Amino acid sequence: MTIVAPPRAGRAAQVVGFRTGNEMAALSAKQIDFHLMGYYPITPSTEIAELLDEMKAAGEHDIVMVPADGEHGAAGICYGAATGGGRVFNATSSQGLLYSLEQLPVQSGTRFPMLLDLATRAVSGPLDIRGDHSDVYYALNTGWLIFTARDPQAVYDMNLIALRVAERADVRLPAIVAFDGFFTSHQKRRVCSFEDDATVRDWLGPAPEMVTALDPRHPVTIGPYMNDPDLINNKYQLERAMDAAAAALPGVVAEYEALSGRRYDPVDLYRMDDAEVAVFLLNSAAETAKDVADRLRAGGVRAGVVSPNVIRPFPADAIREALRGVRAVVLGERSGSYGGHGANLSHEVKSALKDDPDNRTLCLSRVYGLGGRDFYAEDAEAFFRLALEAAERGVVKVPFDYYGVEPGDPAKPRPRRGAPPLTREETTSGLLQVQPRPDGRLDVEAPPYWQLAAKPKRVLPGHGACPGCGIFPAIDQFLRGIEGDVVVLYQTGCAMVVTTGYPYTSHRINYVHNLFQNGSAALSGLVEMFHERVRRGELPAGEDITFVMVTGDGGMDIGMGAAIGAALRNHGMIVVEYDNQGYMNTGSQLSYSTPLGHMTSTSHVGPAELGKAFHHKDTPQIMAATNIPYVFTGVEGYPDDLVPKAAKAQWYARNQGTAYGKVLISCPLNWKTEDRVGVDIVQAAVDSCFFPLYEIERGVTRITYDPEPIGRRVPVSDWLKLMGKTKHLCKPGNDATLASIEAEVQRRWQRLKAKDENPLL
Ligand SMILES: Cc1ncc(C[n+]2csc(CCOP(=O)(O)OP(=O)(O)O)c2C)c(N)n1
Ligand code: SF4
Ligand SMILES: [Mg+2]
Repeated sequence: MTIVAPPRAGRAAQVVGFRTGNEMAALSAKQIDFHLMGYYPITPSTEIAELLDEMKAAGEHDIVMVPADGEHGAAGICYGAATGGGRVFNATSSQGLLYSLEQLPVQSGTRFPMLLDLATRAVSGPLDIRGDHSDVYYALNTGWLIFTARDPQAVYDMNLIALRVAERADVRLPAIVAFDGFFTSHQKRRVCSFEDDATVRDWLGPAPEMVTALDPRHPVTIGPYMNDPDLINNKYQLERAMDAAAAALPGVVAEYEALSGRRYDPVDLYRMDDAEVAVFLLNSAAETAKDVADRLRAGGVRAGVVSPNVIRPFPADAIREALRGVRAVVLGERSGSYGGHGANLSHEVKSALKDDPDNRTLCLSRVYGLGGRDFYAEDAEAFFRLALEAAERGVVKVPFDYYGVEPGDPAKPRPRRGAPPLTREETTSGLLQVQPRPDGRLDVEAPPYWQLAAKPKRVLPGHGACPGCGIFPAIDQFLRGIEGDVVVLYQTGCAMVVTTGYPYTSHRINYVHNLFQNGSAALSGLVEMFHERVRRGELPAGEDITFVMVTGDGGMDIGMGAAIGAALRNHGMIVVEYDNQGYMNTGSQLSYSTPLGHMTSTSHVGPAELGKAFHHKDTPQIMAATNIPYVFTGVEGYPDDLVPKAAKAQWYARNQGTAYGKVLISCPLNWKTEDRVGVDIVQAAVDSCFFPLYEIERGVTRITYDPEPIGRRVPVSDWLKLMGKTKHLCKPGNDATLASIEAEVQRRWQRLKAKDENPLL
């Protein structure tokens, strides 16, 4: 429930609510009324786009929401949109920021403002989805303004302040607002927001008039090739823009205080007036330290907390001033700068102090809380005690260290293997025979599936997939069609996350994880290393390994470039995509394989939106266009079709190059279905010809299951009515979308049949 807070003199009316940082980010974006948001889902910032999409479906705003193919794409979409002159928004975290990193200096270097909300999170690897500041540290040198937000209220306020500063004529820089992943992005707090969206829009004014690529009467060249001596001047001007932002900030903050009653000085100082010891912390941890400072003061210790609200431009003057009389400060940072004897902001604080010849503050730099490790009051107290000890001794014993690490005990026995390694004999049934035919294609002799049941599983039970999940039945069936030793590489997704929580693994064979978008590249490197080491005699000559990459459908969006690259190079490996029609691991956002009209958390159904707005990607046809020797489709629940395809894929990977397959599997959680009906739904997808079963062997297409001659073809609606995420499509009023899905399914099916009939197609 929200209540309206009575406005005080000069202040705008506000409503009080109870919201998370992500909710406040979405609310501020809606009130700002950005022209466009380019985005790509990643935990914990995903919710921002989800909430905005939900609001859009409800008709609450008109922001153009563009789901990108990855964060590099999202940042590119945003940059391009910004050169068009409107207001632009993006939200990301962690790998997402790193994947877009290259685009960020392009935007600051050409001086197009926009806003990027960053729900901070640890950077891989190993993968950790919880909050630290290691992502935002990578942005320190991008030329973007970087504001910080310690709680959900600050997320809202800083979005408005940051944009106002960013758009000033003397600044014109893009801005990041960084708040703590989960601690702030997901925890609800009491918050105020302006009652009327117009308050926000009036305060910001219209988007500034800038150079635009959309005025043909005034043509401009944006981003020319710029060499010595001009580039250094470009960067010098950027530096001056940072100075202008620093100079403007107090005025903007004062205006915002007059409007809202909330004040954000460049540095948030807590009980620093007479402090003799202090801690320097970013964002939510500083709030914990404030309570501890109060407690210590009650015991006679003059403790205070320094926490910047902006780190680019770095508020060196204010920090120098704040620490002038402080005897010792602990500089706590939720990021490392490995080998740097302290993370970046420690060095910036030290350098700010060095510029004051009279400053005698002792500095201790401590890295803490990586990977979302909590920072409790005891930890803040430990920091104050470190500062006190240094102040008393007058010397810093350990200038830089990690805080809260456990050294481990080398004497402790290694964890036992849950299952012994597989022998080659165990994994070679001898029941699968593959023979090349004179036309170059393959004949496979495969036993009925039950005869392969004796072959041991390569993924062991005990993983954490949801009940009814189709991933592992499908992977297990597929791997049973492969004889001998297998090395797997998984891209990030459900299959990876639920099988490998350190220190456990469900994989009984060699397993490598690589980034969500780069598995194909990594596996092609491993394949080549294998062959080279065999050639050099470093591995036994008879060694024969089949290399399999496992990816979700989302991984084939963001990783499409890497997959096409591997296919064009034609490395001897198999890429298996399990298609559950969405980014399920991150909470069911749309992927490009999500069909038209399907409801996901970024394609809502409401008065102004009817699920996903464009048709599903035909990934097998895209991969076939790379001319790799073998492409196939398959489904969970039809092993007698899938196993021979696996055997063929293995033969091609061993002998001719890349094989790719897309396997439809059920996801009861996000398809909103009962656990037990997955196979029926997948069967309906096949029988409606939405997901035809076929293979393309050396360029020749063959349909491996045709429902028509056996009288099993069903309308697409028979499939759609089975899932909670698609039921709306079968309701009256949505006929046009249903007709469009049917027409597209039929068009693709007819083309496939034509290809099946003509080997030249
Ligand atoms: C560069 C980057 N962007 C985003 C993410 C977040 N992310 C991890 S897995 C995932 C979705 C995976 O979807 P899919 O490949 O279809 O596998 P599923 O979860 O459906 O099994 C996303 C968006 C990431 N890890 N790295
Ligand atoms: S969310 Fe879906 S794909 Fe992921 S483990 Fe659960 S059922 Fe499987
Ligand atoms: Mg998926």
